Amino acid sequence: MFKNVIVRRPCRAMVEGITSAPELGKPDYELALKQHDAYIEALKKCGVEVTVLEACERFPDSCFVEDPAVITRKCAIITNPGAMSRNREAEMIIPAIRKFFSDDKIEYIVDPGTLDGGDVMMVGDHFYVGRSARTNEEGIRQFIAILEKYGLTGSEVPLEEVLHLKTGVNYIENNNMLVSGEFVTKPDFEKFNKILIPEEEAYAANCIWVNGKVIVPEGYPAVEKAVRDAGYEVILVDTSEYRKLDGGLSCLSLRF
Ligand code: CIR
Repeated sequence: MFKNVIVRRPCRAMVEGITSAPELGKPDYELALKQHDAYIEALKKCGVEVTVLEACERFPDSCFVEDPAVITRKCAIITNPGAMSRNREAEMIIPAIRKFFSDDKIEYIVDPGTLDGGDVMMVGDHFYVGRSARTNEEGIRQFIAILEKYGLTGSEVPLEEVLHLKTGVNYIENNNMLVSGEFVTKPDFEKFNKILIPEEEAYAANCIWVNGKVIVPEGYPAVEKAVRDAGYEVILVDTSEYRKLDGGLSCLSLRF
């Protein structure tokens, strides 16, 4: 169960955020704010306390708070984000993390290691870590060493196609995993009940489980149905403006 969620309001500069899909156009800031409001409301319906951090204009992608930190049941890990324009988001998230963790429970990924939280998928006390353009081998080595210090475990998953691990695979508890593209056949995930995401709805592989409910992006009927058929209550949230920046539901919060 999660008790807390941290989000950060999107800033006006978000229109300059990193994207691999410029053909989708620039985000509409006012609409992005409305979608963020709806996201917060959806989280509250799941019974969590939501901490809302102020927008930060210095970092266009700073609403994607999942990347600068990973929070586990035992400790918080401040990452070292792999994209130059996002790297210093890590130091900005520290004050928020300090509200929940004492300094001896806050760990750090340091140079030359890099790691983005979007590459980390928690399954109980095990953490799958994607090796991506953002997360390197040394970052993963440091991350797993930290986990082991706290009695947790981690393993590396090499990525070929997607930005982050959780772009294409997400655990929704009860052994159920949403998988798309390259993750359908990866041996790492063999033991899970895999819910296959059709190619045309691949974006919606990024859903989040929050206390028994699953938040699903609006506009992906096959994924919505598959999640309902798996027995979950679904809450839909439109994330169209974040999709334009390669961002999804998980990227927009830290859940712990
Ligand atoms: C980026 O490229 O870093 C942002 N535009 C999107 C980050 C998405 N975050 C995530 O998947 N955890």
